[in-house]
Amino acid sequence: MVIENAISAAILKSWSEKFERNLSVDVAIVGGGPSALVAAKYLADHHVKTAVFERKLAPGGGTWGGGMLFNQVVVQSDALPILDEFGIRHEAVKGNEGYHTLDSVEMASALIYGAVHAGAMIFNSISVEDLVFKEGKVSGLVILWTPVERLGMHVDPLTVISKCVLDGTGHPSEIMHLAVDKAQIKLHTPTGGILGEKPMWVDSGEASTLENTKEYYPGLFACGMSANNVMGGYRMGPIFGGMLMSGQKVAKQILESLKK
Ligand code: 48F
Repeated sequence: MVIENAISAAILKSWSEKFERNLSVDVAIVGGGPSALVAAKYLADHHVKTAVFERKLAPGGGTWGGGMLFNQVVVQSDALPILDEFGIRHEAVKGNEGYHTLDSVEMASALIYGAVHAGAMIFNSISVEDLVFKEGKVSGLVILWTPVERLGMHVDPLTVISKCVLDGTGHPSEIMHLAVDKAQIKLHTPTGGILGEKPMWVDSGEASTLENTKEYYPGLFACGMSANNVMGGYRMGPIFGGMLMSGQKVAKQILESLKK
């Protein structure tokens, strides 16, 4: 085979095999932001078959840009063990004990590398546009290439079947909206719906992100800013400890749920 054809054939064949292996997974994660990437690593570390579907070309969500494009972020001491596990370096903030700065590009790349090397599969440039919802159960995802979605092309999607779905879509809680609006699910919230994110209050937002990380319907979990939006928590800006700990917490909850 001429090399030009061999390269194309190798890519098509290896990608198809990879995709086919992930048509049925234990956990399908929507969005590749920091909370989702931490969850993906911990689930894969526990031999849970995990696939992440990220709309953008580069996973990492809101980590890359730091605060207002100054590519540094802040993490509180509670989350340092997670940074250390991913090999992300950090420096104590002088005069403000308990807070640490780190390079947001190092963080994004290390989170991606850590999740993939633990065994999670990341599919980029794929948007989740719907849930598979069979006999009242959340059963997987409906996926489409992002460029197709963006161009508004009339193309039917494909599906991935899963035991659990994790909404890691950040501020918009896209999957929770689909669950409420299309599947007409009542979430485990005071109204059964999505309460909506409140303005900035850093310490409250950090605490509530962790509290709000949970299963909102059998088999449907939310982490990070998505969880906070569902339960009406406050936003917190470029401090990321809550996101990292939320990913770890939801992974533990999913592990428990898969045992049942
Ligand atoms: O928003 P995002 O970074 O998620 P997160 O883990 O972290 C939030 C922080 O970045 C920041 C913050 C913390 O201080 O306030 O905002 O909650 O990443 C969410 C990812 O999900 C992707 C989106 O492109 C982003 O990379 N995403 C959103 N909707 C979809 C999606 C979808 N329908 N299909 C696939 N990916």
